[in-house]
Amino acid sequence: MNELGRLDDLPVAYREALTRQNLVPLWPSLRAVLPPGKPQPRTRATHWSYEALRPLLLEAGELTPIERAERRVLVLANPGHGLEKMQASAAMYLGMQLLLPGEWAPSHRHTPNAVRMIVEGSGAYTTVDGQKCPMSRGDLILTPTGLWHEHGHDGTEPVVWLDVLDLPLVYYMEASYHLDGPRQSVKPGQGERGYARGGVVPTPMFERQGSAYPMLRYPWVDTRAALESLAADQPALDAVQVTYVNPETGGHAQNILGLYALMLRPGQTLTLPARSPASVFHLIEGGIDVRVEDQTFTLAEADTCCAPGYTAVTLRNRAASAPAFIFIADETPLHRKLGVFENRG
Ligand code: 1HN
Repeated sequence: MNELGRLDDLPVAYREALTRQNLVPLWPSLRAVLPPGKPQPRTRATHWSYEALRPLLLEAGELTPIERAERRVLVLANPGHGLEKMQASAAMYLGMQLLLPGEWAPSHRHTPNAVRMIVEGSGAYTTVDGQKCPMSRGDLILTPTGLWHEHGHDGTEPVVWLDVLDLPLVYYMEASYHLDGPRQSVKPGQGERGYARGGVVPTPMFERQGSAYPMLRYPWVDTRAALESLAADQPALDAVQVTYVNPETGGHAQNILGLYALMLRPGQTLTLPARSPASVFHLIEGGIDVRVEDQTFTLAEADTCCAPGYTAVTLRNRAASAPAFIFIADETPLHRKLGVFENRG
């Protein structure tokens, strides 16, 4: 491969003439935008300990009233991107949000898609598109693009959840904005009741008038039971994993990010192949090690980590007698839609 010419090989007067015309030579930057063989991700494998961040999040509850925050969130920022960019990866944003008893986070809607993975506490709820979704540990609640959503809390303990958004992507596209709205009235119907069992879905009489997002809340009791049942049914299966899907289409639950729950059997080690999308791991239950290239993170319950794309990730259940349960988000639907998805094994 030829050594390409550098910017400072060029006469200053020539460079200035280019700049005046809003012109840039490609060749000094060509290798940076098209590196050989594989991308050079900014995304760094990073671990956020829940035990370490929790006191700071609770302190935010004392320092900043909800009215002055709208959403009281500490962003899990990847240092590889620069903390101010508020990115976990190229397309993913992560934040830990705190809602205290009696607090109210008013209704709004926006272009980025969000999901919430409930981390701790009970008594809070989010109303999405008129559907009131109670929050408890491990539940996954969708807030797809354009749907009104607001959060309330009738309980007595702080409630914390992990927000996962495709905000960095939508912001990069210059398509990110929000609208404020009035408090929603709650409509009858709950997707997780109507779509309670995989394999059978409601028959429409006589045409589907349903929404693009028929199921908004995926209760952890159901997801956990599905994993245990899959593990029992297929004792030789390595990747005991389920995908959160739209029950009408069977496709991914949202357009940009893939959402999954994985069970590691007692003592199991599982290597996920090197694929192009970056991924995020949040430990719902158990204790695991996550190895990404030459780094190993030890995750305790409620810890979160991320890994860049094009790298294999090895997950190890540290417990010999209990399963571990992991929530995973990745950029697979986005990569597939763009035609850049790769599995390098
Ligand atoms: C948002 O709307 C929420 O509604 C949380 O809870 C985090 C981060 C960036 C942009 C919008 C929420 C967000 C957000």
